[in-house]
Amino acid sequence: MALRSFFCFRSVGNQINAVKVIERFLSLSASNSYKEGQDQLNIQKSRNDDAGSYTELVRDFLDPSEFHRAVRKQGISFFTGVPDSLLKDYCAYVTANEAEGSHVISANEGSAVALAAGYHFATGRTALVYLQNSGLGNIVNPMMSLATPSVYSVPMLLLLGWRGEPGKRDEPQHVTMGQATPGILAACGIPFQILPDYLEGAEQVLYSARKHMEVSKGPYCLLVKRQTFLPYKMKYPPSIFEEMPLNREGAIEEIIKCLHDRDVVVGTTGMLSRELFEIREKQFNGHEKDFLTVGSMGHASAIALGIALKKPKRQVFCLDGDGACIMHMGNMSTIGNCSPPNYNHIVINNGAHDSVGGQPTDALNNERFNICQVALGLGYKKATSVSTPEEIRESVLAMRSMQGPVLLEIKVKKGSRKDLGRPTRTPIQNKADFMHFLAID
Ligand SMILES: Cc1ncc(C[n+]2csc(CCOP(=O)(O)OP(=O)(O)O)c2C)c(N)n1
Ligand SMILES: [Mg+2]
Repeated sequence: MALRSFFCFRSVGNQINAVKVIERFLSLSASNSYKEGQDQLNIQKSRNDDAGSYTELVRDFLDPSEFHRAVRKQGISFFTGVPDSLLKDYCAYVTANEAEGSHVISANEGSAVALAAGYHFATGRTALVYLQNSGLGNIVNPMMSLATPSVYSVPMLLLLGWRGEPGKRDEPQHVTMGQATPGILAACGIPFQILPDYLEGAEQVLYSARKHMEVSKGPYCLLVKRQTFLPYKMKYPPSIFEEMPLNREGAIEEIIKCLHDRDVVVGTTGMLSRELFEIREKQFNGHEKDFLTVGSMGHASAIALGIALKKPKRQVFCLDGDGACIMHMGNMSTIGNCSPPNYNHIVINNGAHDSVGGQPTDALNNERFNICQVALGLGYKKATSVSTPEEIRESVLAMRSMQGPVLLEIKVKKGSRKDLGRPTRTPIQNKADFMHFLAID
């Protein structure tokens, strides 16, 4: 499991701090009943003890609360972004501790940059924008044509989760972006440093980032390597989603039961596609029917549109998430306008970015959020919201014979299996199988 790799040695550090931090982590772990994690932390603690004066063998972690205090000390008091798994503990800390008016989880990373710019125009102050490096593509436009010093010159501190960091094992969709990340930042003229995993170092880079932004009046980026932060577990307030009978995997299982052999599925980014893969495996179904959008968050609905338009005799099902759907909601307007009768858009709504730590989306935060009304307003022929297994089966069966585009929202609770695996077919194999399957007429 992920925690296993968490406790390897790192070469930077101050032993006394590291021990203090591990002790805090231990009490935190106990309260969160991470039993296995606790054992591993004990091992790490004794390794830190054994390291004695060899401080280069001590493993450090950055406490989200201490880091946040250090950020605020540099005069930053507005936070926006899209959650990332490497930043999940810091994002959870900000979500739990910042007031509504000072923290906005945005639809996509580009919007977060624009929001930070608006905040700067209104207050003269600098915001922090957090994002995964997958979101770099979404920020290039507002960075280069809005925030950059040669246009409107807007200082903002980017906190960038570095997936696919060279030398670390990661998923295929992160490898190229991981290698390209420093180069993209450099090409965009965004100065950056790696965020140290110990407080004194973090304070130093925050100080130099502020000084840099004062002079350049432009963005500055802190690159966050994996396992920099200590865990911070946020207790989310009760919501209607928790009362739903199924979780995402349960809902996918119900959907799959109702599909025909020639039906085409496009799965969204995150755990949904991993669960879909495992359900097919369990049912000896083969994987050729499913396109797994492992990266490109928010684009599954447009991929499905391209297929639906060119394969009018096939029923196409996009299995979307609420976070992904919100991220590029403009696709729904295009789908409504193109109006393919064979387009079936299923949004599995858990009110959260469940795959990267469960931070809320607007589907949770906004009581009036209504994806069905959006769909109808954009030209979908029908839109329904359901939650029980029977309703799901009934609705999916009905969708197949309806004139599309049709939207089905399935409200589910958060959560996934601990032993959820990753697709064992590579993206290239997935594409080849899928294209053969689409070629059947
Ligand atoms: C552009 C981009 N930003 C952020 C991410 C990180 N990320 C992966 S899955 C995910 C959450 C998706 O939420 P949702 O669509 O609601 O699906 P859920 O995980 O809740 O099933 C995020 C933020 C990403 N892969 N790409
Ligand atoms: Mg979700």
